[in-house]
Amino acid sequence: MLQPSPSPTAGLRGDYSRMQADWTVPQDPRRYGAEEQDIWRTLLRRQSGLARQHACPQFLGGLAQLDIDERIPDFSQVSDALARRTGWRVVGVPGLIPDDVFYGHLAHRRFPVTVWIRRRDELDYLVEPDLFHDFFGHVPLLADPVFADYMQAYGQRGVEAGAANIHRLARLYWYTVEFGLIRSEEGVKVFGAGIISSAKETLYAIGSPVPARIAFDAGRVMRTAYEIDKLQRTYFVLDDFRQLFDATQVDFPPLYAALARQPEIPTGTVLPHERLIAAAALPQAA
Ligand code: HBI
Ligand code: FE
Repeated sequence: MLQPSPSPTAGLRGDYSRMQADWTVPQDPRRYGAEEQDIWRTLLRRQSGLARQHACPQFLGGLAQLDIDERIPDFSQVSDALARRTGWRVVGVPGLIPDDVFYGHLAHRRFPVTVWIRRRDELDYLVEPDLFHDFFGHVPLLADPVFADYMQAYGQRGVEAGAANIHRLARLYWYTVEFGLIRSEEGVKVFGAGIISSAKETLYAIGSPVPARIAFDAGRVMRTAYEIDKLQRTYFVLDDFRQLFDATQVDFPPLYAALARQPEIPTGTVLPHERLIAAAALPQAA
């Protein structure tokens, strides 16, 4: 079997050698070869179709406003469009970066996006975030003013939190920015990037009877463990993004102290008083 030709940017993957002090690297959109462009196009067509059905209106609005098309986006061009709306810019990174650096970027309205894209044999799943997950999953919502304010406030709380409490904020990020659901006039919709960038997780999060869907409560989320390499067993459902922003406006040190006195909650648990939110009745797959 022919080995896929190593793409011109394959060397970028995990290449931290050219990064700046803030862990950013330049993104040169001309360096992507035909293979990467085809992988982007394939993922975009598949996920845009599912997003039209299952993503929240704010995500779809951002996707349309940012004019994302079938070529791998130019981060500086998209940043100019995004900055005019909510002050956010996209910066290139070689992959995962340290928590404190990541929070520092968010606190200054810079969203780190990985500059390399997955290989064809990783189309359905890869462990670490790539350009498609970061860009398609996370960037469109940054065009929504309330979500944009939340992400900056979240970054500021991250910069302020000490090592002892950062796992609380990581859970808040995980169960909202990565795997969050939200009410809409057409029922429960997806907004989390980890769902929206995955075909399998989109259909599961919206329609499967397996996972628990629970009304969002920040304290409950910050007590709930998560697993990173499986389909989620618990999703939290927002009423709206204002609810999420308000969760960043509380006094965190006493909240952290109160949470430390309460038991942790394993993923998949439903507490006695919690009401489950019904899955959407998906049209049965043809
Ligand atoms: N780095 N590039 C990148 N992208 C992320 O999403 C990311 C990160 N570093 C840390 C991190 N996410 C998580 O710890 C968040 O909870 C902050
Ligand atoms: Fe992500």
